[in-house]
Amino acid sequence: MRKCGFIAILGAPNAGKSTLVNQLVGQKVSIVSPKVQTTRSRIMGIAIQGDCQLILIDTPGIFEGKRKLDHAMVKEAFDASANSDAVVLVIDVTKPNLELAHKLCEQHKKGLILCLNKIDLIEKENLLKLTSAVSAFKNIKATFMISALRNDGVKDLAEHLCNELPESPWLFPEDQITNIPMRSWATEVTREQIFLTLHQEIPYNIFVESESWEEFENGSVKISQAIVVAKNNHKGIVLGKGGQTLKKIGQTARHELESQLERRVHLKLFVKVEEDWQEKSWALRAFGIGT
Ligand SMILES: Nc1nc2c(ncn2[C@@H]2O[C@H](COP(=O)(O)OP(=O)(O)OP(=O)(O)O)[C@@H](O)[C@H]2O)c(=O)[nH]1
Ligand SMILES: [Mg+2]
Repeated sequence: MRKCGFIAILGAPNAGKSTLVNQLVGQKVSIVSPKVQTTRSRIMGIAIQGDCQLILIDTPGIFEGKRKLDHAMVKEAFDASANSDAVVLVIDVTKPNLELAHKLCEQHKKGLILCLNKIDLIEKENLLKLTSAVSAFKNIKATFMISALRNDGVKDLAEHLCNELPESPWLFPEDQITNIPMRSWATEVTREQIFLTLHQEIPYNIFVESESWEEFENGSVKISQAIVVAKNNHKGIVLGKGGQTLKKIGQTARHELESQLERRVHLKLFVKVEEDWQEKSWALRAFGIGT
């Protein structure tokens, strides 16, 4: 009999949740960056492990923010855990947020699976100390020590997760790896490049909107996207001197789109100002978070 179910991946910002989901799926479905708050909405990564289809829900990191956007992001994470068959809590061993971990363990009475991540960056002795600190937490069903980046320990985790899921037909076709539509995925690719290229407050205050997607007979595709900034003076920073920054973002995003889509891509990016969109419900709805 086949098994299938939903697994929410929770944790503090930057813990490595999206890296873990991508490793479990075996392909990149969720964007990753060294900055916190990269993931903004729930993104499903669908993995197959033997007879089992694991529907992994990558979530935004849990943090205390002030903006409407911040609240909507954190709500995404809690909604995912409320509606799932299993919950994985990812902890960055180099910056463990034990207060948050403790709180989440208390809240999840049905139990959760702990993943101590980034073990490639820590001395064994310190890891043991951390393990003993978290072993006192309630409701932990199992603990794994992994390096999501190096794919170390991830297979054991996948096998364990199958035990947590109910018998059920698979909910998605075998070759489907995510639930997000192609156009939204393409805007995420651009957003990832913005996270990797721009600094300070800029990446946290932009969103990327799909404007059009045109397919041509020769197999190529023309994708047009708007980079929406929240302040007029952010526009110049995104453009850079003589438009160089935007050009660089566009080039790298195009390469990534071409390699994933396996076709020629024309990517047209432009910058639009939408004052304080982070506080506007319509904007949050536009990228699928908040109601
Ligand atoms: N050395 C090391 N780095 C890792 C590991 N896992 C993730 N990272 C890095 O940690 C950073 C954050 O990874 P993400 O996967 O974006 O983290 P996240 O938890 O999804 O972050 P948010 O979406 O912002 O909440 C990236 O630079 C990753 O390459 C790991 O096992 N070892
Ligand atoms: Mg993420």
